[in-house]
Amino acid sequence: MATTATTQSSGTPGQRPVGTQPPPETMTWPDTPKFRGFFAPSRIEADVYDLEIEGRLPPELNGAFYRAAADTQYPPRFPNDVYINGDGMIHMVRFENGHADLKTKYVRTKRFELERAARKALFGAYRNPYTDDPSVAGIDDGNANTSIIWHAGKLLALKEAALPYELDPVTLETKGIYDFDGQIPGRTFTAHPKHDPRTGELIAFAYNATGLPDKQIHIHEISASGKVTRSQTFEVPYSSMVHDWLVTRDHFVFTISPMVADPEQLKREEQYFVWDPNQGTYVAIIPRDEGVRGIKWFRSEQLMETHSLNAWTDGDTLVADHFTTKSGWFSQFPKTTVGLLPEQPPFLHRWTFDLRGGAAHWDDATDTYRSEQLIASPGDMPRVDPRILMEKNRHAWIGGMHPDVPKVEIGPMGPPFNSLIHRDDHTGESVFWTPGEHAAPEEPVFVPKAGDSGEGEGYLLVLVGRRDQNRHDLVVLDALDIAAGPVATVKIPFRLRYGFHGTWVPDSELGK
Ligand code: V55
Ligand code: FE
Repeated sequence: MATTATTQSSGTPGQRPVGTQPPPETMTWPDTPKFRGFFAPSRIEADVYDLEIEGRLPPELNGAFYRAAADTQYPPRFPNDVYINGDGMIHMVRFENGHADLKTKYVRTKRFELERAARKALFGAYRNPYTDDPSVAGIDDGNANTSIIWHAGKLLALKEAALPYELDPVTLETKGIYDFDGQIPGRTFTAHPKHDPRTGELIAFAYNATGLPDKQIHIHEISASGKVTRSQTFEVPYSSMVHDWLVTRDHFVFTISPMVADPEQLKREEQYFVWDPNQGTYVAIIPRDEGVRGIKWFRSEQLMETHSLNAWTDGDTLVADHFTTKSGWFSQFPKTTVGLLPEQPPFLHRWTFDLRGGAAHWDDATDTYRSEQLIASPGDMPRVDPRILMEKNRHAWIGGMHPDVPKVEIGPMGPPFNSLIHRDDHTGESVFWTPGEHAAPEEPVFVPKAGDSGEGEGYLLVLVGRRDQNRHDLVVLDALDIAAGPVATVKIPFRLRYGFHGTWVPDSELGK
């Protein structure tokens, strides 16, 4: 049996906090909604050539769709393990002249390899080193499960709690942790960096880069060829989860919400983030040219950003479109400082800031923003045409909830989507596509029809979980006419574990 902590209060890494149970030695998933039925780990590493296709794939769609998921390898050490603690699994569908081939593969993180060798979980609760088995003390716990990007000829699997892992874009073999050749200080890197379509730069941030809760946020600007051209740091009022952000041509925008992390609390209990409704919500706006010296702080009503859609600067006005919830992300971190609270779903809001306001320090911030709700029903996982990011966009695609069609059973990350939404900002209208009963679309990925096609002229690639069939489809839609239904449906013969963010890499980039 595993060790029993004897001096828990000292909080030595490798020792379990007070009150926790010894880890299971079973190969049985916890009996919780996140580990049952459609959300049970899938763990299938497969190559399936020439998937069945309904309809015809557009012949110009040549390249690879990649998507990251959290597919827990071993029963967790804590039965209430959060979904985002699962091991990174990459789903790839390679498109070639109307054919589609599937490859699924785990990222061989240090953690994955050690646990496979031990045939059990060694790392404990999400980001909490005090809950790990002593045998892995000090070893990087990155699980590369949140997003996958292509930059400077490298395929990188991302997790905000760790550095990226580089993968081979054809075989999905793991090359190792990628620290940008030592140019990035710290142990973390966001899962939501932004590509600047004008310059080809990758604009990124990192929080809790010491590996434990701290109050610094780093901003890294990385050139199209992979050189870090500037890294800067600013302070925030408290340590908290910073999952996504917004970038315009001229500004960085951070929403700082009280899903807080406390280094002392980690020694006492496993949950890394705790919602503290008694703390304020702040917005930091940083000019890209001047840098963090020009930071301006605004106040917000209490809420949390789930994902950003897009933002742009127009003179003294900054417009930020993003999904916010009036609660924290309780489906991930249920315990709050005031007991259990109900989770509120995210809605799309447009915030308009007057940049003549704001304060140099958060303590002096009194100015706020004008807020407008853009879609009546909940949603999340938005995408714009990546060629228009950081400027005013017309089109957006979103996972959403059509109010008039049957609800799909709750997902592992909060409310599931029963529809995909195309929102046109010129008309303000939202068009829905619904994949059928018991089916839930995941994040849409946009692929332009041609490099010089207009904004929105392209395809959407959307994984759809078919809960009644225990498998997935990868649906191809015409982005400007989603209501017409699929152009083609690529049928995956098994269930993938419900995942997060993906990308498209054209053959020209893959060197084909
Ligand atoms: C999220 C996901 C994460 C994470 C923190 O979608 C937040 C929210 C999949 O990993 O580590
Ligand atoms: Fe995300």
